[in-house]
Amino acid sequence: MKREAKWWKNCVVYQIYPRSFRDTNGDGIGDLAGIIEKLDYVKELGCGAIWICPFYASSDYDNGYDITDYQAIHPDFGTMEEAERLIEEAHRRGIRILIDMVLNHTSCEHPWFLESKKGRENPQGTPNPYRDYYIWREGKNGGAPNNWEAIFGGSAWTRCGEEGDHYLHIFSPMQPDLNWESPELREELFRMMRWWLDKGVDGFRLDAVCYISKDPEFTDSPDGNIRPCASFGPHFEAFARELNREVLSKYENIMTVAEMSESTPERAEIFANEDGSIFSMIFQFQHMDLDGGDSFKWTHRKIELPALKKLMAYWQTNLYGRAWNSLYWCNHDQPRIFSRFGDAEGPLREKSAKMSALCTHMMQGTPYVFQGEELGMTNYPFRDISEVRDLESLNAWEHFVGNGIHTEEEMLELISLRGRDNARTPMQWDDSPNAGFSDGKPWIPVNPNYPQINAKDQLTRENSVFRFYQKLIALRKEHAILTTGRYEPLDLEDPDTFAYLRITESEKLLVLCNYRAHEAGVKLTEELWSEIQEKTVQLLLTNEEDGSAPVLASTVTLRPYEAAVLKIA
Ligand code: TEU
Ligand code: CA
Repeated sequence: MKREAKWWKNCVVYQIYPRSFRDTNGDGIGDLAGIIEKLDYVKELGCGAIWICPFYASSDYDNGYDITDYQAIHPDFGTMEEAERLIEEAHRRGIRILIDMVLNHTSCEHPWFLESKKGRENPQGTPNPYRDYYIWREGKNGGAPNNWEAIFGGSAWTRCGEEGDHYLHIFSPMQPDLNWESPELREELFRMMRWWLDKGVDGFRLDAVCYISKDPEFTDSPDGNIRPCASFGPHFEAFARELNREVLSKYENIMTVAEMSESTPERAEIFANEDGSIFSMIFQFQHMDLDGGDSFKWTHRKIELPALKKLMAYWQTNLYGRAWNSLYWCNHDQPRIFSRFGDAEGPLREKSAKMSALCTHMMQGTPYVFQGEELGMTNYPFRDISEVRDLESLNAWEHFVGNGIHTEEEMLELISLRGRDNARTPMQWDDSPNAGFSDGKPWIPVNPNYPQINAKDQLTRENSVFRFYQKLIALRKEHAILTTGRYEPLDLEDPDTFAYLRITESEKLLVLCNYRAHEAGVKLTEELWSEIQEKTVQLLLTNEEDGSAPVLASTVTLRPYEAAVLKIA
């Protein structure tokens, strides 16, 4: 399958969390054969690529993000032959494959780490060649080398033995950080990535890659927060350029999306530059953090629409012509978007899901659809900690409940709002037991709303959320302006609506969204209103059941959760 230059620019990517997608052998865990089985479904939706979360051999403390062998398939997921067949079957359908590369850390059970932790020297007194693959430091004053806190809780350092050095782990102690300062380590990783590209994969999602270069002094963090100290270190740009030179540039038109919390448009301009010298695009997190409170993850506040609109406009305008955006609200680390914004429990559930999809998909960048998002899947109502699987949530439970900061009820509520398992409950295929995900007992509970929300039902209905996503994805292919048009925000201060223009020399698209269950107005500029009166306006898509367009006026009144895109030419 030939890869066109920058093929991702008018492509929508479908993200698969393999454990929860489709189980074909009844062990309760999704597998590669399940992905193959559902490729036609992805094709029908219209997505041109899939990103598959890690399926490598793993110790599974963090569901595959703790790799023990980058060049083997976890037996729960299948075999290497099945991985090869998956690549082939996807390509046969015109679907590209992006695999998830965890380059910042391995599992503590990876053979490299097992060797590394043996000490600085071999028993013969020669240097241990694997010592340098990880980051070891002496403790200070009987404690850790510095005050950095791991993202999944506790100190970011763990001591090996009573006398030993401490190793660094940005995430959990089971995920020791690799030492990118070692040229041997870098070459091992690059060789492994080329091996996968030789198998025919079309690119990578680079997990937590902004952390591969750290502050070389390991200075204390002002508040213990590790993210600013351990990300975008002084050698990051050099490492990223080397990765491009040694791996990506050796193959034609490979796509890479680099996951980078702590990103800014200035950083995007370096790392996702249009010249292709580093990565194709990045995942930034700023919009994801708008509803986190002061302690980021485990607090919750409402997203204020003006703040969101300004933030999106900031990214859309600053990257225009310079770097490429990714567009997403959902992934395996995030609660479900329609529970965050929409009418998840109310009568306008489907309409609100379509609204927020339209709002995102009409922007510039590559949209990502996370499995189940196209059905309007919602958060899981956790009632008991025994239903929770994610180590991040379990650690937080231990910390907040264990230390009496939150009651059990409060913490379950927070996990239901913010926890990563919300995204990881099984894909809802139909209304049969276990939502058609598995004939066995699923590794994580199925959302009880599957009889109402499932793919089988939505495929039979013309006005379903699935059908709406299908139309959004098709629009991107039909209208070049969605790829090339400049972004201009409208009515930024309005607290209820989200509106913007996409603009080229010859046409404009007007995107109008109401984020509320009541009517709300979008104030157009005088210039735009007179242009509308002079030109032809065509409705491209609406989420109104009767297909009617909003009534245009200098202030457009939108119906509850209404969303529409209009072409002005
Ligand atoms: O996530 C990286 C990351 O920055 C996380 O801290 C993210 O912000 C967090 O999951 C939100 O709760 C990646 C993967 O996407 C995640 O699934 C892994 O657990 C993590 O790396 C470690 O590999
Ligand atoms: Ca299985």
